[in-house]
Amino acid sequence: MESPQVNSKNFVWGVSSSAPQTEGATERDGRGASIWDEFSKKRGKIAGGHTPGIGTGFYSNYLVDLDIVRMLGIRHFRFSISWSRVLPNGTGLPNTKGLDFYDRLVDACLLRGIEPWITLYHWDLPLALQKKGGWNNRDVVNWYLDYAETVLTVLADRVKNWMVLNEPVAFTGAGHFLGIHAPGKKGLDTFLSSVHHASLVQAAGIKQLQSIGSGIRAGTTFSCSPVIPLRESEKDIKAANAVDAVLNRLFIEPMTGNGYPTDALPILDRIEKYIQSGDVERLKAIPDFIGIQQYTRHVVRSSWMVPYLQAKTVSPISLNAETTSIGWEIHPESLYITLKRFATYNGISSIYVTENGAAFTDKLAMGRVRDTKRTNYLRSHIEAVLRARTEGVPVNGYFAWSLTDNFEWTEGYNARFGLVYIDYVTQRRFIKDSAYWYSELIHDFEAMQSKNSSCDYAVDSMSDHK
Ligand code: GCO
Repeated sequence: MESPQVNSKNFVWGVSSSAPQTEGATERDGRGASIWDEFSKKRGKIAGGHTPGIGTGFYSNYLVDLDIVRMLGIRHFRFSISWSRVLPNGTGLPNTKGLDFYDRLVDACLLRGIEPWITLYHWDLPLALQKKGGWNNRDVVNWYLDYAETVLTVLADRVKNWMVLNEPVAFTGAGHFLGIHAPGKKGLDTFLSSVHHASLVQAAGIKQLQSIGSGIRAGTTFSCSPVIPLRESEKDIKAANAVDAVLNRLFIEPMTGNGYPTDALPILDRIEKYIQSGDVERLKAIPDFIGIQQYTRHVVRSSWMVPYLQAKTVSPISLNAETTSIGWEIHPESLYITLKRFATYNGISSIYVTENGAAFTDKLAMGRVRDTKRTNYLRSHIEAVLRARTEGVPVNGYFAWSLTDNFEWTEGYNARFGLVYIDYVTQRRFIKDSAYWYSELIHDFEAMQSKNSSCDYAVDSMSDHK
């Protein structure tokens, strides 16, 4: 029996990046400080003492990078806006030089036939707002809406695809519970209040975008990772369900009208103290699309020593699993599982994989990076995406993370996720073998689209990709 065919129509191929990880120029042209500028200066927080200040020089080299995107035949580029470059104090008077940069960036994309996709918040809250409580202050909803309106006023005429938040569970969890990301806050109540306020922003931001009309598509993104129990024991299953509630359900379920996942994690009931009358409705929104951002999966076992979750992740290396250079298990089937699952949430009509990729120890030799492991990672995960699509999941695009190597948060510049290698001494760019492979795949897929034909989801069936 012939395997189901991928309908190639309207499927988009892109590449993603973010302002705090690439722009650098943190003190140029009126930009205000962000919480990551401050956090990265604290000893021991970031590998090598690296800071976003260096970046990849995107602020100065954006035309070079866009020329690479065009040369590779990638027609969709996801990037984020630095809130503190646009509003140095977080609110109040815009910084015209900051707005001018994004105005030029969008025009440069369009001039090259590249569709810009913008994330409005990719973790880099203005430091001035953190000093007023940041995500723990419910005023953040209005601060965000005013900021978004400032950006939309300038760019909404040319940019149609918008994402409100980048991975809210990451910046609330790592930044407000574990304290390992900016702003370095810890504790359950700090976490829960940031979760609720981010959930309010998520929905309000989608509604704000949808109120503009004129072809604007309102989306937001979710970090996802399937969570499985180490053993089929009641305790391990309970532990896996608790971790799954945080990692996969915590933000999409209030948005889709299911409320917070207290069934799997009763301690979440404590979020009630931050809920005001009418919030349940305020949390609901029906996005035009969602972004799924997935890299790996987690195997967990019960652990009474871990507060609240009573769960502990099991090292993939101890499971003899194949991993990336930063120890993340390589498990493409998990992306297929996530896509099938998220497609079942009510109100989800269109999904894009807005981030997927891997860090490997890339070696530059004679101007070339032979990153075969990354090509194999991309191939297997793209096949998982196309397999889900053949089975009716409305997944309509794939964005590789990331365009260039960049500031990988606590890993600093040591973890290289890019399709393009950055020599951080010279800031020269070197296109990796995986980028050429991705470029050829896009070319062949678009050739099918032009003939309105379809193909098996096994990527190599599209042509002689090796
Ligand atoms: C995230 C962020 C990206 C990361 C990437 C690799 O998903 O954590 O969106 O900024 O750099 O995912 O960890």
